[in-house]
Amino acid sequence: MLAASAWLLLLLPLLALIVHANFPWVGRGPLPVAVAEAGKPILVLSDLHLLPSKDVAKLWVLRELIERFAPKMVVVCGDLFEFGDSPPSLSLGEIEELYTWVVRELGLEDQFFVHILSNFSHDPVLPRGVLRLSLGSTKLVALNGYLLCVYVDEKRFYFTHGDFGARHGIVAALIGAFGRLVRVEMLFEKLLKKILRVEEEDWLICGHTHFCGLDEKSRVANPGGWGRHPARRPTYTAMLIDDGIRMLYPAHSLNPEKE
Ligand SMILES: [Mn+2]
Repeated sequence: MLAASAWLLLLLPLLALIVHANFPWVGRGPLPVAVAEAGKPILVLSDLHLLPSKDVAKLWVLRELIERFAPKMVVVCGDLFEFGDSPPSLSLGEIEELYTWVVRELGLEDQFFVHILSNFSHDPVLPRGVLRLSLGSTKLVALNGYLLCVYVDEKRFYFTHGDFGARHGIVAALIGAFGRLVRVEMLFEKLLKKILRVEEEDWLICGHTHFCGLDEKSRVANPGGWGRHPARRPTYTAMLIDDGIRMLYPAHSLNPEKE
């Protein structure tokens, strides 16, 4: 029989492995930061899970939203595309073709469009770093492995997908659900803010859970999700950063149960 301490010694590495596999950034400190500036308003979206050649209704609502608020900058906090659990590595030509489709379908003009890539599923695999494209009058940046930092009226807003906190969206969503059960709103976002060592007075905005929410006190927010998932309904929500920060509900007619 192994003594209890021996069992503990055996279990600890296993536990560390599980934690590392599911929570890849725990204990690793801040991510590298990419700073962008484009003025306001900023439209924030996440988890659109778009499939080229499908999703006509979603694209119609998104196009209307962009037309109505005429944002200077559009940030998508990951899972812009739906390439499943083993997304492909794309050539530069294929990447350009894909983003040209995005620009056309969303009716982007003169906007600065930032796509924060999710790292483990859904978004295509792009080279690590910052990819810049000019597509017509739209400037586009795909960020891989960076926190996006944007200054608005001397406030700092950080954007990320959320998968550095918990690799799988469903785990992130379960952490959020557990939080609500014990009456802590936006638990996943609050934990992520700590994991990524974002200062208290700065904002952290992420997606990944597909739940939407905004906490002015803790300065965390999640624009919600537009993808269909067996365990999570789309919220069809967005967020606008202008003189303040607020949720937008552009598509409640697509999701009447949420009214
Ligand atoms: Mn997602």
